[in-house]
Amino acid sequence: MEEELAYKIIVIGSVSVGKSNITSRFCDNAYYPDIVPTIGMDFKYTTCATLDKTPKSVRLQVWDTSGQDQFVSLTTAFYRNCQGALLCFDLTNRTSFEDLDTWFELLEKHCVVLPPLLLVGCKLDLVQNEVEEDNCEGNIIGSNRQIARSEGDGWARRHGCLCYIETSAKENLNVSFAFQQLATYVANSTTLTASSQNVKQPSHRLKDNREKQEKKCC
Ligand SMILES: Nc1nc2c(ncn2[C@@H]2O[C@H](COP(=O)(O)OP(=O)(O)OP(=O)(O)O)[C@@H](O)[C@H]2O)c(=O)[nH]1
Ligand SMILES: [Mg+2]
Repeated sequence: MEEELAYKIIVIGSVSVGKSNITSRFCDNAYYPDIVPTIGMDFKYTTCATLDKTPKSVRLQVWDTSGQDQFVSLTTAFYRNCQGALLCFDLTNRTSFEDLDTWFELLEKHCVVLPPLLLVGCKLDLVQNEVEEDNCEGNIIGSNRQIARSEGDGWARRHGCLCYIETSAKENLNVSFAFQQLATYVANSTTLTASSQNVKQPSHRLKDNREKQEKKCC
């Protein structure tokens, strides 16, 4: 059977941060509060419009991975030829933010070319309507929020991410925007050829191009 031509996007991050729900919100416009943990990985195809002045329609194959340690050797095998990655953490869970360095190292280790990365703070609805005060040391007072927006921005800049975006799959906030930001960058820097296995990666290593990426951060 012929493989469908699509840009391959992986969604990674620690257990329960909300990877499956942002994927199902984006691909099926569905939210599953009682979703079971992902076993290994799952993928979905979808089509979205880029955010260019003249939008293009692009086909994406979104790989939703498990955050469980026991599946890491399985899931990292699929990092290799991805064209973009959403790196997710839970805005109410400090440990999931601290884990980002480990996920980033896994990407560096398993990708021949580090893919364009977008940092996603999930479960925005749980922190959105609360009084928040960032005391400039990264401590949040009076909120479920455990990671200040400025910390997310800082991590994204230091690691050459295209963008840091806070989302809620539950309330459908910014989810499509996050995928579209990544898809737009990928579609404008990567060529799909006859076989998706032959997808040309962007010719630069993102790691060597941090300065440029930092300026693009939204
Ligand atoms: N309030 C709120 N809860 C969410 C949101 N996204 C996910 N959750 C909840 O968080 C839990 C985990 O969500 P999943 O989407 O399964 O998380 P995951 O990252 O795919 O987890 P693993 O597959 O185990 O790695 C579920 O109980 C969801 O209902 C969100 O946007 N808002
Ligand atoms: Mg999952």
